Amino acid sequence: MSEYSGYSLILSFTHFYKCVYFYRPEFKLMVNLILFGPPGSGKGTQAEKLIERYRLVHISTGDLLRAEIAAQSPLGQEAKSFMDSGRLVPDEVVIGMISAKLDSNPKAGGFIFDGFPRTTAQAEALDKLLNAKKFSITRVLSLQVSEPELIKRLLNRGKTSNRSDDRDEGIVRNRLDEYRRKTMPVADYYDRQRKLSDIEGEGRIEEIFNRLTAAIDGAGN
Ligand code: B4P
Repeated sequence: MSEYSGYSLILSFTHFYKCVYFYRPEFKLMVNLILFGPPGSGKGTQAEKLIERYRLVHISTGDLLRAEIAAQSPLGQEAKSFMDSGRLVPDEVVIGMISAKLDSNPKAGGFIFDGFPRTTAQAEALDKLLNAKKFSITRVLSLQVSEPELIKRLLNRGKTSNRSDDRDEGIVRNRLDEYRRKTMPVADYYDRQRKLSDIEGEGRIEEIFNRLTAAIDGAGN
């Protein structure tokens, strides 16, 4: 046997082993992604492009909460004071919203969770909800952006958007504190499941999108 065909044989065996090892027949074949990162890291910006590429249902807890506030629903009224001061909305409120959104999309080929989970309790709840439906998370894409750049982006958006949480530097800093204290541990949760990919989140939007798609497309190989 030539050196080349010996090498190919080893590669095919490794591929076969991975397929057998990772194939769980009880789990449906879906792509379920989490876009993870601090406020202003570009989760919403990149989610818009990813849903188009992969035809996934977009679930942004930030957008859902802002819609509840606009509708002046009881849930929105509860969420508003937390969001206006840069704090996270209580877990049970957000988890209930996600559960309803999963139930209302029974035919989805997969989901992009944008801005969720933001606490370890939310991550555990998401695993339970998905397990009950025989789904699982495929990959967690963690956007890495420096703090000065985050502050710059958010205050910049605050000049044109009507988002009250983007206008005041004190509130932006509260959001970053909440992220460090409550959300960063979520990355370890998924790292332990070997699902975390760190993605450089600074640069042109298209460049970052290419980094994300490379991580998603390479996830099963
Ligand atoms: P979100 O709506 O999730 O908003 P975000 O984290 O501030 O923004 P994102 O990362 O999506 O930034 P974007 O792409 O828009 O949360 C808002 C609030 O809702 C939270 O503070 C919390 O109170 C509440 N909440 C939401 N989910 C929750 C949960 N699960 N549990 C509890 N509470 C929850 O980008 C920001 C700006 O940067 C934009 O202006 C964009 O144009 C710009 N930008 C993007 N990419 C760029 C790039 N590459 N270069 C330069 N600028 C870029």
